[in-house]
Amino acid sequence: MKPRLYGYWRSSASWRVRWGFELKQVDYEYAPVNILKKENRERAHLARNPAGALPVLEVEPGHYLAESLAILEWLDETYPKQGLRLYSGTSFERARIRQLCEIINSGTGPLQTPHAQGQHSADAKERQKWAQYWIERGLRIFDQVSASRRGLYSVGDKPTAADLCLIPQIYNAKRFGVDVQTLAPGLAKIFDRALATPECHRAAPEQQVDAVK
Ligand SMILES: N[C@@H](CCC(=O)N[C@@H](CS)C(=O)NCC(=O)O)C(=O)O
Repeated sequence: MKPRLYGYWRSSASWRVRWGFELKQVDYEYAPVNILKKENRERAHLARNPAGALPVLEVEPGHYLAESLAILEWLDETYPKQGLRLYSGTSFERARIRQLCEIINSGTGPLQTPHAQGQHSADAKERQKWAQYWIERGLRIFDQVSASRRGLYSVGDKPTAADLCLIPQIYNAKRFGVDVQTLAPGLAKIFDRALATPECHRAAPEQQVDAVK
């Protein structure tokens, strides 16, 4: 079977993996799970991932892998000669890519989720301020850390896993009203450059079959 990706159009972690499949030129089947309808909390999905989160990859029938970065590493290691290397360069550069991924995946993403916002406050304005604070902080750190090895993309001149984390996070930042252009113009440029490529565009939320327009 083709790998089956359970995802949601607006899930930034799902976008990372969709773009990863595009860059690796690996065919996959997309199986939408509706977060708004809480389908990710239903028994069928909890059996795939007890955390109830998306994305989840069904690698083989009944064999599930969650956590987008684990999935990306699986993809890159399973198809080392196909498409683009998602973790490329010297061992230092590969470690730098992982560092940048974590700045988004563990240092930013979890703090701006509806869950974290809800724990912080019941007031919509307060929740927005909270999300903006963590997103701005994360992007500022990403900007500073990536500055020394940045080329056309975050590390060098080709997209890597670091960009797979960055671009969906910037998309989220814009939804939360963060002025990324002023905050980190270098990252805003990478965002525009990436979205102009067919691979990133095909993986983007609005292009998915489950997108609500
Ligand atoms: N670190 C995880 C994050 C997964 C995650 O938080 N996914 C969100 C969508 S981007 C989700 O499923 N949220 C719904 C929920 O947790 O109820 C990954 O990289 O896969």
